[in-house]
Amino acid sequence: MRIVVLAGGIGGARFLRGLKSAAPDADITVIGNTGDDIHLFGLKVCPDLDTVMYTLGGGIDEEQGWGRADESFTVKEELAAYGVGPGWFGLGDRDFATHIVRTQMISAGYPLSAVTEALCDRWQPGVRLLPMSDDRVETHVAVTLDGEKRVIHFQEYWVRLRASVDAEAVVPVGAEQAVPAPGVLEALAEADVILFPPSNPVVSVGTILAVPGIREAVAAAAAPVVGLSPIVGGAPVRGMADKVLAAVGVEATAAAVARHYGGGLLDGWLVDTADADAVAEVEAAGIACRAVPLMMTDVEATAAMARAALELAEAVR
Ligand code: GDP
Ligand code: FO1
Ligand code: CA
Repeated sequence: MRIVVLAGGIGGARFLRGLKSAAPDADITVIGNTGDDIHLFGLKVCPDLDTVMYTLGGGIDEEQGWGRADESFTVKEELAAYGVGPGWFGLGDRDFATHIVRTQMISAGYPLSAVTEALCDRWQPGVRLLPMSDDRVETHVAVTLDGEKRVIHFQEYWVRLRASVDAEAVVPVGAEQAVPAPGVLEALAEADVILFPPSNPVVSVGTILAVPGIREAVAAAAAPVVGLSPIVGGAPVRGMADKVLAAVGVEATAAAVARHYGGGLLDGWLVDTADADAVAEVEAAGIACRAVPLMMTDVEATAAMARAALELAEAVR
């Protein structure tokens, strides 16, 4: 079975670990978000691609959900000693190697998709990891700081500010000019199932859908499209999804997110048992809906979620 997953970082990666366990024989293609990418110290950092690659490849710092296990920060300390910032983004020594290899290959003329394939040769994630585009897209957030209107990089909003101020707008800079990476549209057209994991609906799945052609390809796909809510009990399970949902005028509820994606895109939607009262509202939007446990507490719980999603896909096919 060919499964295509539109994934961000931590939520998407943890879901994929469960999906691999639930469907060990499936051929899984991941379309990864690159809107979180940031250029630091002359290097191109791809947080969501790396989180998927490290998580599925066994190199992730499990407790953090990002960055490498057994990490050290000597290079970061030396950069700080030179007064070279920013100091708020925690790049570890092992992680630096990934960004050096990536930046070196891009400078040599390789597209991001080829670079990602090369990095995955080492990590063997057990899925095909495609960036949403080989073109540069970077999410920026409009905020008001000390009474002054500013537009800052998503990573500064999330990591330095901890999303402590309202996001007034979220802009995937460059998305309009971006082209889907090689293989993305074909994977969507040939998929037997398309899944929206419990990733951030705005800055992860939303950014992928903002690349011209991808939303249309998902909507036109023969495959059923099933999503899992990242919002449980009226709040994100972790992170700042509520802040960026507010920026696009969407309530932080499981039903509102389903309606945000819309019936033109989603055929099915899983909500947590805590949100069973949302099922009727989602079904009224023309989206089949079931309430199942949606907390990714371990691989087995996540595999059960993945099985529920695949079952719903068959029910709506
Ligand atoms: P990021 O790029 O690292 O922020 O990761 P994603 O965008 O892929 O996923 C972030 C989303 O995952 C957040 O909005 C969380 O609410 C959601 N999330 C994290 N853990 C869980 C979980 O156990 N269950 C569900 N349903 N959502 C989760
Ligand atoms: N997230 C943090 O909260 N603090 C960090 O210092 C941090 C560093 C970092 C370095 C490399 C990388 O690939 C990811 C990193 N992240 C960090 C996570 C990053 O902000 C992700 O983009 C978030 O998970 C949201 O997508
Ligand atoms: Ca992300």
